[in-house]
Amino acid sequence: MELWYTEYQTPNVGITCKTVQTLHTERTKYQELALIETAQFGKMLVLDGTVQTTTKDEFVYHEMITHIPLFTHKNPKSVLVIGGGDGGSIREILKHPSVEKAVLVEIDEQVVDVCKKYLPEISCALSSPRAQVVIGDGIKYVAEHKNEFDILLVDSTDPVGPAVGLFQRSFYKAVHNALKEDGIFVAQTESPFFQGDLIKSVYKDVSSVFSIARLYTCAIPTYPSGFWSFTMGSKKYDPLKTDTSKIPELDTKYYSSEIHKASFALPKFARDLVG
Ligand code: AG3
Repeated sequence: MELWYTEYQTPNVGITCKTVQTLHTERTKYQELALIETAQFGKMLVLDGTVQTTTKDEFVYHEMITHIPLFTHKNPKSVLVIGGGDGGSIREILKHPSVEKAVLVEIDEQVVDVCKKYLPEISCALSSPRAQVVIGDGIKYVAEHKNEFDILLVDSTDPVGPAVGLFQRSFYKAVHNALKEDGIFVAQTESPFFQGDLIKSVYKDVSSVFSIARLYTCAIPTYPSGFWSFTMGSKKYDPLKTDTSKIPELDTKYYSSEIHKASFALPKFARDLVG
């Protein structure tokens, strides 16, 4: 018997994967959590029916949400990640020797525990002495910290349920306050094909709070439309002005010094979203 898993990415489109086995399912305090093994993409973390990460393509998302801002900043020492309980962003952040402390604030403790158990290749860095895992509400945590972080990343689920507040202007103002005077913020902001209105409104709000706002993209096969966006708000550094000749060779599979700039070159329909 064959078992297939489908995420309905829109009411009219789905991605369907043949499954090898179901490793774990549970209803947590916050969401439906599943860990399945797929034939094509390896192990897959699913929250409320939506694909969060897979062992075959996670490198794209985790490298792009981290290395673009960390190499745009001259000397990142303290980094805060909201969400991202799988630990993939922390693993990439800790590839930067300048980073002294990377704090992860995840609302759902079960996500961290299940990823530690079933996805060690992604969660491995969570036990590093430079990493600190806080189980709690990211919005509250950001509001309680001022002028403390060089980089702040929002590694969230889609803007529904517990993540809604992470896509609001009031939150971006709190993020601005939590960052140091040359701090950089990046949030995952969904598919330019399917979520144009969201990208438009996030970009407008981020531009109103930060002096520099930028949109960049990458290709992620298991996410809706396969084409994904990130929105950056920066107080001082412009990623387009990064001296890429100074970027050291890192152990990455997607990010490179060429990609650092090329990912900001937008197809015209996406460029139109951000004016
Ligand atoms: N967070 C972004 C996942 C969004 C995918 N959306 C969907 N499948 N409908 C990824 C978390 C990885 N650390």
